[in-house]
Amino acid sequence: MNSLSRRRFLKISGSTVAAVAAAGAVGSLVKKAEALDSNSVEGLQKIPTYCDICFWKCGAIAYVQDGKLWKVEGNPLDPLSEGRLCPRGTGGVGAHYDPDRLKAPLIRKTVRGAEEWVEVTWDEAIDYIAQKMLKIKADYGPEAIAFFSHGIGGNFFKHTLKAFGTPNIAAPSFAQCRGPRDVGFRLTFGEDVSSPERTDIRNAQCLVLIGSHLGENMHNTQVQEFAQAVENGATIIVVDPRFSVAAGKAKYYLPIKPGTDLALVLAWMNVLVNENLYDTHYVEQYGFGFEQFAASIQSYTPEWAYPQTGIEPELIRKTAREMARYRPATLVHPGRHVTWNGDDAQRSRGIALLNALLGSWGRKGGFYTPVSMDVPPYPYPAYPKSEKGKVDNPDHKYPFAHETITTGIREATISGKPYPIKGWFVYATNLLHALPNEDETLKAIQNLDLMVVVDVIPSEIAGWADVVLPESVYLERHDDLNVEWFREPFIALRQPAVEAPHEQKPNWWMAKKLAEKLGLGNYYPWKTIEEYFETRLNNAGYSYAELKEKGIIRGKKQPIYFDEGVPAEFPTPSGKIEFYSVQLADAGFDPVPVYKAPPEGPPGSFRLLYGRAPVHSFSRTQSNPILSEMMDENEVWINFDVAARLGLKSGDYVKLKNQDGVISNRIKVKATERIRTDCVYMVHGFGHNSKMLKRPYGKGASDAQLITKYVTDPLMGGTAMNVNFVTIEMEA
Ligand SMILES: Nc1nc2c(c(=O)[nH]1)N[C@H]1C(S)=C(S)[C@@H](COP(=O)(O)OP(=O)(O)OC[C@H]3O[C@@H](n4cnc5c(=O)[nH]c(N)nc54)[C@H](O)[C@@H]3O)O[C@H]1N2
Ligand SMILES: Nc1nc2c(c(=O)[nH]1)N[C@H]1C(S)=C(S)[C@@H](COP(=O)(O)OP(=O)(O)OC[C@H]3O[C@@H](n4cnc5c(=O)[nH]c(N)nc54)[C@H](O)[C@@H]3O)O[C@H]1N2
Ligand code: SF4
Ligand SMILES: [Mo]
Repeated sequence: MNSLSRRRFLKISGSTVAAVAAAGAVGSLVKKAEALDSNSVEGLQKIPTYCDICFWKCGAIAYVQDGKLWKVEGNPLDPLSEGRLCPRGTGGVGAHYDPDRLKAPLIRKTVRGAEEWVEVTWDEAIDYIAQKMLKIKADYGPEAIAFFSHGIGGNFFKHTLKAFGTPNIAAPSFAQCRGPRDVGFRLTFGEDVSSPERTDIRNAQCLVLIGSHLGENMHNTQVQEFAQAVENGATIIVVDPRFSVAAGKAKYYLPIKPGTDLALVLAWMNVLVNENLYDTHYVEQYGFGFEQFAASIQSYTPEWAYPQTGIEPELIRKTAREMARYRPATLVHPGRHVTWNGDDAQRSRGIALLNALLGSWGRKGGFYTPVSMDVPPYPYPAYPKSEKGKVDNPDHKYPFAHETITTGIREATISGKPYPIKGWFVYATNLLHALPNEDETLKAIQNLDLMVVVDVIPSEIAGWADVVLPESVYLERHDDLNVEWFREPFIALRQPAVEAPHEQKPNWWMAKKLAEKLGLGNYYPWKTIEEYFETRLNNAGYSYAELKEKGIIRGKKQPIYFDEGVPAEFPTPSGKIEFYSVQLADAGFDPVPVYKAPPEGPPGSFRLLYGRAPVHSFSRTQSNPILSEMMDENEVWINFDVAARLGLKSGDYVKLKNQDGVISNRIKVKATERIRTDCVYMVHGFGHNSKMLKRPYGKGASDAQLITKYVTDPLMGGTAMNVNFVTIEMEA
């Protein structure tokens, strides 16, 4: 990394990255690595792979000496990371050395959830699972097994389960994360924002972040591009009830009342339309239903929005004009984790429409058109067709859900309707932290005849399994090829740098073995995963040897903007950008978003907000010895005046009690002016209560435990979780 770009990156990720360096110096593993001049050490192996501490899949290089893993750095050939990992990626070494890791396959000894196990061989474990699956298939049909996963590691299990005959395959990244956004944008432009997001942050001259807390949300490419935009002098507008890291870079910071963002978005659009500041040419050329849209938003003036949002009318006007000044290089970031209040798909549609008025879709500094290499899938036999169809969304109750709804499967598991679900196969998703309302998840689990969890550590969800399968971590295994859709095309390979320390196995090995035991061996015609790679790459005209050596094969740059010749196609029913949506009207929804104020909490309570810390991923890194050294508990942000009124100061411990009487673990107070008085904030993923997670057990509090209430998005079944309220309980 050259020093200038490094400095830029550090500026944004701020004190946390400094903390990484400091903790690196403390952590003996990293210290050893830093002592090495990697170019001069004999026998030092550099193995390219890609990171899995989150799902961004940054290209990485693992350094290994005498079979021991020393450090992981960015792979300079990788266009996603450009040779720089985020702090979590750097700390990924700790996943390999984590003393809390699962070591051998386990079968439950007593009742579910008691965390009492018998160690078994792989053959016994997989045999047990296959027998139970075949019994469930015989009694209820193959659809009665549901598969939950998150990330690319789930690909081979998905293949086995599809071959088995179930269509019930879901990830929390839809209904608990980005689903409403993708639906809102699809309804408007006909296409998703996808992941990695097609946001051209790097070239934006005005960047609007509505809750997207880049710098804490460490999605690497976006954070680096954000740093570049700041460096280039882009105007940054941040809307957040909390003064986030990103807000520290903003020209305009709008401390909005939580849950009222759609009011602000509508008022911004009102100004753009009424002051004739929008991109008239773009709207005329590509828009459908603009007149009806413009008429529908007439009452949403900045004066109207003020009492809703707490943002002064003048500031709303000023920021709208600033956005117009830089269009089309004004990017209103679509967000990612947008399951907030229940109107999320419509709020996201509002954000899509705002971008449409600014002419940013398809334009430089707005949203580019992603490209990818052409690598066909492996030529497997066709999957059996399910007669029953999916279980999660009966009668298309949520008409715009285009992916499977995790919580819909959970509901069916509880009710047995539209048909019973009797087995859960859970890969790399800690459902007890990821789905709202823990009790419903546990209730569903009670109805199962089989519950399998594949994990690397004894997560909360693993504690409820009948069979736990220990996976090797990403630095010890191959995974599927990453053929990414991005601003330039590339293929990336994950390959092992070191061996798994115990009995752990890679997912592809387990998925293949299971298929064989289920009598589905014909779905795995390849013997080793390397044979699978060879076949796919050869069929596409690329060399596996080259990919192994470099970790990345890049394709030719291609046009990514309308102005460069990308055809302006909008696969909506009208073939245009839908300012007015006939689809929505026909389904009984508002064709243009309509604002409804969010319900208030009980008097004296605070809305519970939550988000990310730069050094942790969800609930999956708290046992990592390097990352937990940097942050081993979360804090609750409480407005300074509120804290003073309650007699609290930073460093005190409290408990949080939600509207349903659920009380959290003790959590440290952070009394700060950086948050509004009507909400509190905590980092997600802490407060582990799995006894086998020795390091993080009982440290910090879990937001998931307090999220007993959720509101389901009527368009697509997403579960809004920013609808819980807490009071602050003093420690006795
Ligand atoms: N309360 C609350 N709920 C949320 C969120 C929130 O902020 N608060 N965020 C939402 C969002 S945005 C998302 S995307 C989802 C994320 O939801 P999840 O993806 O379920 O996130 P985690 O809770 O980290 O669960 C990941 C699990 O995978 C395991 N794991 C890690 N590495 C490996 C591996 O290599 N192999 C295997 N087999 N397992 C592995 C971890 O130990 C952990 O148990 O949660 C959503 N739910
Ligand atoms: N370090 C790290 N980075 C990550 C992850 C991780 O686990 N760790 N997870 C990744 C994933 S899968 C996702 S989805 C993203 C999630 O990250 P983002 O999509 O960026 O953010 P959210 O989780 O939606 O929202 C959190 C922010 O929204 C603010 N907020 C809360 N309520 C409101 C509101 O009503 N209005 C407004 N305007 N703001 C509000 C909070 O104060 C906080 O700053 O992060 C990604 N990046
Ligand atoms: S963003 Fe960070 S944790 Fe995620 S893949 Fe990239 S380096 Fe790894
Ligand atoms: Mo997410």
